[in-house]
Amino acid sequence: RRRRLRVLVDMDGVLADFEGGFLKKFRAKYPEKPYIALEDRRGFWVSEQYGQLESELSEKAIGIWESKNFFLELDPLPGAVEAVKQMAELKETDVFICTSPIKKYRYCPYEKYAWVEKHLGQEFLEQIVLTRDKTVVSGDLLIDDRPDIIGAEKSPSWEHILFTACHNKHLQLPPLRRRLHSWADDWKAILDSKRAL
Ligand code: DGP
Repeated sequence: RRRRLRVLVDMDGVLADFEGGFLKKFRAKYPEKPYIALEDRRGFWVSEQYGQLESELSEKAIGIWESKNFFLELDPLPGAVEAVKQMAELKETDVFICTSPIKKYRYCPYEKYAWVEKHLGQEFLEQIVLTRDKTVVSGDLLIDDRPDIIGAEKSPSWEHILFTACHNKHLQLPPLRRRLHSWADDWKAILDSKRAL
């Protein structure tokens, strides 16, 4: 093989528990309002589903993740920190954390760096890629919970592995698309399937 394996790992919904963190803060701030339990989540966009519940809830939802400390205080998903540290230690493997910050940039980009430093260590700050368009980033694999990843590059170099999340677990994928069901699933086998090429 000519080069090292390059794995792009998404942050929200893959390393950091965006959905759980959102629901906890939404319920704390709006205890009288209806909410969507995680098992009832459908669709990537939280604000859209909340807007369908009650139109004013769309803005209220957005206000939660635009607030200070929202991204910093997200808990890591089970096994995520251990898996990414192990992955980065593998021979011939480069791991990058590839994440799209929200456009309200007051807190989010800073807090994403702080989260990585806190949970993965200072050395991982070298591995962060902040982009709103993941198709222009090259890699062998992109592990991401968003089902539709599109952008300026019509044929991205990576294979998208859909990381299972509450909002995507019911989706039926086209035959050739693969999932990583959680960090307890066999991510090493997925990496090895690309090395073999
Ligand atoms: P990524 O996981 O890297 O594709 O980043 C997507 C970001 O968007 C992540 O921080 C979660 C956030 N997000 C989730 N639902 C919504 C929504 O309804 N509206 C907006 N603006 N952002 C959302």
